[in-house]
Amino acid sequence: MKASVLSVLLALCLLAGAGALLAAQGPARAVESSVGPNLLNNPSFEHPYGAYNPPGGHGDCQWGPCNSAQTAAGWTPYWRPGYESQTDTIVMPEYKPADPIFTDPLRVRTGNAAQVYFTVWTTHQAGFYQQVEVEAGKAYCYSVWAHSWSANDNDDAYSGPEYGNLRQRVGIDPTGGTDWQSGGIAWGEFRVQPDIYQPFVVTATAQSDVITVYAYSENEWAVEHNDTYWDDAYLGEVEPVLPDGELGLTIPADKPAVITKTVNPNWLCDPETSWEVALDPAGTFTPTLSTTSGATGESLMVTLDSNGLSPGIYETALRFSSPDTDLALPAIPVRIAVVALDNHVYLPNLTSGLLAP
Ligand SMILES: [Ca+2]
Repeated sequence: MKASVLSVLLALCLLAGAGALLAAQGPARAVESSVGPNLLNNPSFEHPYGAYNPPGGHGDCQWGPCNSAQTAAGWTPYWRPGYESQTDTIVMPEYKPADPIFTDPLRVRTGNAAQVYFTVWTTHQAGFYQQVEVEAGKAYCYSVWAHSWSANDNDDAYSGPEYGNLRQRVGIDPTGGTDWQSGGIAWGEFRVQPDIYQPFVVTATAQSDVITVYAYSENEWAVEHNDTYWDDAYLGEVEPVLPDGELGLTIPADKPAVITKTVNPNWLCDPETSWEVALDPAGTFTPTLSTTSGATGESLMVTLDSNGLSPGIYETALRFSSPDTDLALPAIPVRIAVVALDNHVYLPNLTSGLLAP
């Protein structure tokens, strides 16, 4: 009888532990992906480019249109004017199309143009935006490939040896506003990204039927070159990576099972980005993966098999990487809890609600 009681207690402890572990999978569920068409107008920043013509005029463009602010069709520039700033180094950047003739380093990622803006021997807080019709209440993922050239010399077109601490990021105003200083903008990670195109990403839930997507950069020191390059933007609806719940299985030891779950590994929210996956080498069991690589929008099937496993908790993780970027991608934990329920007849009401159907 003592053994039976102990067995029941062990079973309950394992169930509680498994429940806590599965409940702790919030971060995996919070990871999001995107699929579907690109909602942006002129996402590759192609020609035509035109001078910014601000309604009501602009203090930096006293003769009418801002002829030195040439932005790709569909995109609107913004910047902190020098006369508004607290420092005397902030100025209006010059905006223009990047030329594909420059390939060392690569300035145009795809097509015939990319958006570049820059300041010389000065600093800036600037970028551009686009308003997009969406569906209120839905989540959207926005990414732009970008890099900077920050240097204090003209020996080559690569950053350094002295840098201006030129940082870039992207953002979404979920209310569709056009004030780049609004506290309601969801900004992605700030990053110094010299010379090589890499994606900048952010996700937000639309609060109206229009949202605004932003690119932004600022430099700290007024070195000679402070250029930012932007190409291949993407805005799409977000769908959960794990639409049918967590990647886990809680199962009685005497009723082994095999289940298959679907994962859509699309964190970079860019249809051109591919992914690779490997299991955590320190894992304590080995689920079967349908593939080890794919493109955005392609799914991965993960099969969990509890046959032959003794009571206990088995853990591993799906570790993702992308050959297109060296950005760190999140890992998804995978778990099986095998529960010894020798005496479950004594506690049917307590255990039945805890076991997965
Ligand atoms: Ca382009």
